[in-house]
Amino acid sequence: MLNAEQLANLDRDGFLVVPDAVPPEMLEALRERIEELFESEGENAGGEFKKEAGARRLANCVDKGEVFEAAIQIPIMLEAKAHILGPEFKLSSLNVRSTNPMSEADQPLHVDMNGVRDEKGYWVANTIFMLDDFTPENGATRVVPGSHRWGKRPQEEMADPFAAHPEQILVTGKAGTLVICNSHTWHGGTANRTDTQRRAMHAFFCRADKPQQQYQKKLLRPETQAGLSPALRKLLAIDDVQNDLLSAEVAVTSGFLK
Ligand SMILES: O=C(O)CCC(=O)C(=O)O
Repeated sequence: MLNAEQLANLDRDGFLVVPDAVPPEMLEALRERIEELFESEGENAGGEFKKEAGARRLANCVDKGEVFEAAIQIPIMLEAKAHILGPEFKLSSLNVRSTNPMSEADQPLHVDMNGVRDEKGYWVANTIFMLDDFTPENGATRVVPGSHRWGKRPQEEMADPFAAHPEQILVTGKAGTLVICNSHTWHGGTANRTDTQRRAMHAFFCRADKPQQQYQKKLLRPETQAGLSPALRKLLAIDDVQNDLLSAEVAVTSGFLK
């Protein structure tokens, strides 16, 4: 369980860093499976969603191994999602992003799904799994604390969202750390100036009344769907008719609309 201070920090800053939140055996299994997938998918990796210069990407991970099903059910992560989004929420997508060694550019500061809070409140919430240590040199995520409360997007306020923001900080930590984010908080990946990959997995959730970024019912193979527990069917909105209407028509988006 998250304590009152952690929840207050999440409310104030728009993100919460939880060290040692991923069990070591899950961390190892994620790394191993992810490298297998990069190898087997080759040039197609990330193709269900998007490719990005300077980074390796995978998408639709729930369909690609049981370890991913376990990862999206980490209890404190789900507790934090309910805190941000309210009780009715679902997985929007599960992606991997691995910043390449010596990648040159920062991502622009952005909010996920280009979203600002609406009359019902916040509706997007990501979780960054640190699969490697995040350091100031290797592409740690930059975040502007408190910006989720501004109700604005960086591109509306900044002349250049690629530039450093005066209030931004770098989120660093050890592999196995979770960064639980309110995704209306302005954030972005940074350049990796080392000679090794910086791997992260993004477990991205949204409120039940919003479309999924990746329509899970369409993407998951029938055999994967047949093996899902009732809890996972609910989390992935497999039997949710409203989600069918909301998500089926959503085009795969490019740019930083995650
Ligand atoms: O991987 C990261 O550090 C953040 C990535 C991100 O925000 C994105 O790809 O939209």
